[in-house]
Amino acid sequence: MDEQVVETGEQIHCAGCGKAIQTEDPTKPGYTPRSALAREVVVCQRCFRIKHYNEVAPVAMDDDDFLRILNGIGATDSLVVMVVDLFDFQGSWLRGLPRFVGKNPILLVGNKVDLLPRNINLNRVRNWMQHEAKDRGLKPADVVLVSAQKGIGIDELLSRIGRLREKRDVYIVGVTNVGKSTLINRILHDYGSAEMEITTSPFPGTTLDKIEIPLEDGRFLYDTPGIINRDQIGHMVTPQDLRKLTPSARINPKVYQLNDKQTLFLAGLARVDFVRGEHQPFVVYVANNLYIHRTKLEQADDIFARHHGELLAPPTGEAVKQLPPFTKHSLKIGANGPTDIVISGLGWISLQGKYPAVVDVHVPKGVGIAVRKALV
Ligand SMILES: Nc1nc2c(ncn2[C@@H]2O[C@H](COP(=O)(O)OP(=O)(O)OP(=O)(O)O)[C@@H](O)[C@H]2O)c(=O)[nH]1
Ligand SMILES: [Mg+2]
Repeated sequence: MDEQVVETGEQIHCAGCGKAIQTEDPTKPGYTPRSALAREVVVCQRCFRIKHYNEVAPVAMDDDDFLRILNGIGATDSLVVMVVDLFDFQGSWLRGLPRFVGKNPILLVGNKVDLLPRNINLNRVRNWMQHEAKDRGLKPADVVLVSAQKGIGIDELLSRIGRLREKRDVYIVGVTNVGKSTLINRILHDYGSAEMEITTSPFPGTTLDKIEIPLEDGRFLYDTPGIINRDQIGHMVTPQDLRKLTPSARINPKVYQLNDKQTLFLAGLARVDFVRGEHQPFVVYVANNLYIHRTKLEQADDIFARHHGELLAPPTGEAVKQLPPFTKHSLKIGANGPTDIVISGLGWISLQGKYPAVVDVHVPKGVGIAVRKALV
């Protein structure tokens, strides 16, 4: 990676994204005009534009860059705070973390709790997260639910961090877009100097390098760039469409009483066929404004062929061509009580699990599908 060292000899890093500042190539990350170097807080042009013009500026983070940062953590004496997105727990799980953290304790944080439906039992969610973590080989010292955006659970988070870190550094890690930088800004805003603001955006790949924030005891809090989990549907659509499928407020579940041989289209991104089973409710948890289309299974092929990208949108227009072809996941749901069918990045559908059912889920190839005990 070509990083331009500016004339003082000391490398300056962008306060927004962590990238090494360079003044040579405006098309590369970290660029800032020479005149801006005199400012007390230096930010790159990309961060400036994201912040002031809401611009989309994706930069392909190399997985190697990311792994280099993670790898370094094992050799430090620190507390690792791993953040997941509660709206997409499966998709936002940072795989392979146990290999990197060494002996350091891990605090698991479920962010975006503000999106979960009102009737959800948060204690159950916490227990469920502990359990899921264990299944994935991670033993967090504790689990905390927060909303970085709305400022929920931050006091509790800070008291846990305080207790667990015992004068160690703190690393905030996680998949891209889970809200790591928003969380740090919230902490800085509520408890520290409000001067510093890390760049955040609705699009993945915002933070580009480690960002160091001094703590009172001479230790540091580090923001890190998120790695991309490629099975999240958000990486297969345009930034405009990503906005439409990302919930912006608490999810209001929508109930569809279905007979077998009926189909639900979740916009143009998923097709859910109720192939076999008793008449029953399908409760859909997706972004509130996402268009859901109900039809007969026998008509589903035709409707998809004629309306994909128009009525069934997003994806919109040309973006249809960019989407990987759909593949079918045939799911057998047992009579084992409430069950969720999860479509990574899009949401989930709850069945009561009173009777067995066969459900075919069609999604763009590569999108993660999972069946879990119902969250709500
Ligand atoms: N609803 C909701 N959205 C949130 C919350 N926290 C963050 N977000 C949104 O999630 C998106 C990503 O936030 P960032 O803080 O940039 O995420 P990040 O994990 O730092 O992402 P990278 O830097 O790409 O790794 C932004 O649109 C945030 O506004 C939250 O508590 N609730
Ligand atoms: Mg970030």
